[in-house]
Amino acid sequence: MVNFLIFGPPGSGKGTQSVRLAEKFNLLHLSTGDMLRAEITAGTDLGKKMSLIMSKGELVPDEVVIEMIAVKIDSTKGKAGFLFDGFPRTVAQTVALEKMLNERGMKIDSMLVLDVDHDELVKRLIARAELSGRPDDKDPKVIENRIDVYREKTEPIIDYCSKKGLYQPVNGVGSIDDIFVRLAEHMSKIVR
Ligand code: B4P
Repeated sequence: MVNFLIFGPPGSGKGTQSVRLAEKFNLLHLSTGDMLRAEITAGTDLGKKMSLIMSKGELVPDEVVIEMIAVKIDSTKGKAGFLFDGFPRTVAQTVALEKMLNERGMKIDSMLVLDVDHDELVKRLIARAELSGRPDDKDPKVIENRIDVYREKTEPIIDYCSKKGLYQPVNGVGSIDDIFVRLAEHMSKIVR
């Protein structure tokens, strides 16, 4: 099994690239953002509770996403491993993920970090708001808050993973196809 984190600020292209990379490398794509939005769409109690937090651009509590991943972690049957998208988002989530993987004889093999400048992130998210209707994409103040939350709570994971030799920066500006090629090149060195 081989397990990747795809990492970067909101709008950096994690979700966009993950779908294609998961297909190419036969990985199970797990997006906590998609899972949370599915709860909201289904109108579950959890979705109702998380919807306000997400619409403000804040992170949902660690225990909620850790539990969501915990129920999926034994479902890699027929797959080469996991591609974690938008998870972990705090150091506490990272430690929980490592524990879950270690208990199953697995580990995080690489962390691919998409590097995109601030103005490009804002431009992409505003453009997506037109199509997605996502409340967290519509309001420029919420977009800025999401970027701030990333810098404060999520970015420290880079330092944590760098010390373990897992950090792999990737230029996230350019065409979707070009960025896919860059990411796939790094992943090919690990998936054999
Ligand atoms: P996510 O669903 O992870 O949303 P995101 O950060 O906006 O990234 P996403 O993957 O959707 O967008 P992408 O960069 O691909 O999280 C949403 C919310 O859920 C969080 O704010 C939080 O509240 C909650 N949440 C999720 N996981 C959590 C966790 N683990 N802990 C706590 N809370 C959690 O793409 C953005 C846009 O850019 C798209 O329109 C795309 O088409 C475009 N784009 C991509 N690549 C491009 C390129 N190369 N050029 C031009 N446009 C491009």
